[in-house]
Amino acid sequence: MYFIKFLILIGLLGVTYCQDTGSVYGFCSQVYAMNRFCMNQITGSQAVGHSDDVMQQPRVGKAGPKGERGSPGDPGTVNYTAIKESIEKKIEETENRINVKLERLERLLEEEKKKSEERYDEMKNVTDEITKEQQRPRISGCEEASQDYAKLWDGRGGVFDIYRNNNKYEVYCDLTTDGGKWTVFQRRVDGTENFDRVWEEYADGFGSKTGEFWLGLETIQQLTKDGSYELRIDLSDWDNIVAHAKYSTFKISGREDNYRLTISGYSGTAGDALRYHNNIQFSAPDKDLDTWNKHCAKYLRGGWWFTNCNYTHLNGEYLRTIRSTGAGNAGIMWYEWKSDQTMKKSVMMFRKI
Ligand SMILES: [Ca+2]
Repeated sequence: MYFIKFLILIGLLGVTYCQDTGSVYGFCSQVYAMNRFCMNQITGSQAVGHSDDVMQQPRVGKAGPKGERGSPGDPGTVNYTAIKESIEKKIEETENRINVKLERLERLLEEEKKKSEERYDEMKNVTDEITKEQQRPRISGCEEASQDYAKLWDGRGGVFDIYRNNNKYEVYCDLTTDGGKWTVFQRRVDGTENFDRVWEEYADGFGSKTGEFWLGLETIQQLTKDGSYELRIDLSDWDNIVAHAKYSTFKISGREDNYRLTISGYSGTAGDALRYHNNIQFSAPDKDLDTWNKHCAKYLRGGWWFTNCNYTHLNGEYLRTIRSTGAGNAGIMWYEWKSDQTMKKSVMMFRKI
């Protein structure tokens, strides 16, 4: 640095000389150049300082004072009508969307309400049925039945649950015919039920208690094995002429004896066709227990107490017409009353005596 100051002193003397002489060339140009060099060295050192660290870091000066606030601009022209229309349009679109969602929500609520009401009705029906079942007196047979106890009632009788030996049986009780109290175990009225069935189905029963049905040999046996029972058979031909047969004794044996029929004491208007089937086991299209050397039930399409083969067969095929028939022929027949016709209706029932 002292060297620089020395050069500056020399330079100043040179500059004084050159200014006095007015020369800028030659020696003076060298003096002026040396003088600029020395001034640059001095001003450069003062500007960047002496520390290498400081030289490597930018130095930020303090922010200057705030300027004066500018004057407000021109407010221009605002289209309030367009803004209003735009806002109203957005409100309308929003309302429409909300309305659509509300309508959908109302529909869902209505559907849920309907389902809830249906479920409530179903549960109430079940509850009512259970309550009625609990309140309904337990009866042991149709001789104790009355309309108040019926599960279903059709004006002449109805469907009842009866209880015997800790078992429940659903039966149809005829409470009108011949003093009532009858347990119906067979009904043919319109041919809707198929009676061409196997032996086990005749043992178990089939059909609807309010329509055509066969109660079942096992149930018949269970309900008649204790005490004395009578049998009544009602028939109707295709001119709606009716006839009946009654037997003062009716019983069937157990399964081990193939539900053998026992009847006696005929009375009535149809004739005693069933006497030919007394003391006979029950046959079906798949089980031949008849006295013929062939298979009656297979040919005559229904289960019955066949002998060789029959004078009556009330489980025969429903032919839907007056068709000539005869003993041993197909159809619902009672030879002692209509030897050449099938029946339109038949009902078989027993009653405790
Ligand atoms: Ca046979």
